[in-house]
Amino acid sequence: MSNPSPDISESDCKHLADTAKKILNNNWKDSFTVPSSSQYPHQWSWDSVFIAMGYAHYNQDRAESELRHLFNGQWKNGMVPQIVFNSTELNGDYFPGYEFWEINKSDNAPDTVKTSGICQPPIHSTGVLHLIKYAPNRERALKFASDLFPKLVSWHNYLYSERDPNNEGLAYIRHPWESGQDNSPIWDSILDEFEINKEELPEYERKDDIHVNADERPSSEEYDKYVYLVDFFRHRNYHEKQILDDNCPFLVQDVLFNTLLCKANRDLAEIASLIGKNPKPFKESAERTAEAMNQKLWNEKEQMYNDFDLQTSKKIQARVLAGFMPLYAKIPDESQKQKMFDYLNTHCFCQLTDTCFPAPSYDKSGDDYSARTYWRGPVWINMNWLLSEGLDQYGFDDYVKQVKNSIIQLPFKSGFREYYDTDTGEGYGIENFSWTAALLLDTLYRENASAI
Ligand code: 2M8
Repeated sequence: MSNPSPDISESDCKHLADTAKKILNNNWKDSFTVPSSSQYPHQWSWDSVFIAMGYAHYNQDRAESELRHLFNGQWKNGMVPQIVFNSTELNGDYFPGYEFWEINKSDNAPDTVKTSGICQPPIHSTGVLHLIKYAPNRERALKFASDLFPKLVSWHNYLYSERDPNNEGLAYIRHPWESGQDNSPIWDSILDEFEINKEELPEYERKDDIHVNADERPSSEEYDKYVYLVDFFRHRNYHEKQILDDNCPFLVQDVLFNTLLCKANRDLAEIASLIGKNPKPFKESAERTAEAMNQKLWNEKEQMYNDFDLQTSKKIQARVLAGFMPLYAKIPDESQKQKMFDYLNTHCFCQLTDTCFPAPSYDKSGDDYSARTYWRGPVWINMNWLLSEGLDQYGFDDYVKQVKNSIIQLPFKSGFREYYDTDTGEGYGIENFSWTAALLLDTLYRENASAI
């Protein structure tokens, strides 16, 4: 296969891969990997899946252990939690820590494993299929998939039964953290709208700005709302019906979340076929979600998909990269895919002929675009990975090459950072970030294994 980043020599590729492996080694904590030893000292749900995708190629033990450890924290109702806390680091530099969540108020919380009380995007079945496809020992990967299968089914069932009250085929999220894109401009209209009484807010101290510049992180107003929502859930003992009945101010059918759910169902169907189970229910769920996304979340005028705010019953018009992600689950038809690409391939998101690194997380022409603020503009390697996989299925080869090139060039130029500046390639956020390392490894192994 050809080198996706011809500007980088084979020996540099090898060195880059070795560094990525060292980072994952340093972030490995006996049975799982932290996103970053300083900033994020616990196990995060979707991070761990991206990380397992990297390990799949060269350390099957770790890939399996990563997912097994995460699913040990699965709730009794099937929810896979956003965080499984690292019991040796309970007092580390992270807020909100385990105690703050008070998850033992819920009958559904796990008995012994310490977790948070929300979830993250459902990319887990996709991670397991990735392991079957790429791990050296396929038989063993299939056995692992069989063991995990009931847990994956119960996770998908949770999303359709607890998070889809009107049976639309679309799951809602109830906290920006559940989207994985914490301070995305998508949430601005909702967070601006709901008032909180500061005096009723529990006392808390942020820790996320200890290791990273405060101006790259969410604002203190945003943090107040994040904390308000956690408090709202724990006051209702994480009882989903109660949370809905009491008008939780944040209830969103999110494009990226539902794209990943749709893709996860397609992948669970494939896993089911491989291990002798019935794939039909998962295929049906995937189609239902895809159809609902096309009906409810497609915005013809904007040439992309939009989130839907269940409280105002309106689409949220934010020109974010996530609006193109349905490509990843093959949801758009031929005409939609072309319209999306015509918008993606402009100066707004880094045109093929531009000298920038694709793809910024938010339209660069937006007034509130910010080159270095977290989910409000910078390039993220996991989003690039999803985008390139999506565009690849539709044959946009040149753009795919460019996006993959970014996955390699950015760490080569600026180290394994959390996010990067689309124009300069400068790295921001935390250093030695695990999913950047893991997805670079996945890209190199799949494109140019002989070099590493
Ligand atoms: C960021 O989110 C956490 C909360 O979940 C935080 O800022 O404290 C996001 O980038 C999220 O997508 C990611 O999973 C997490 C750990 O890398 O950090």
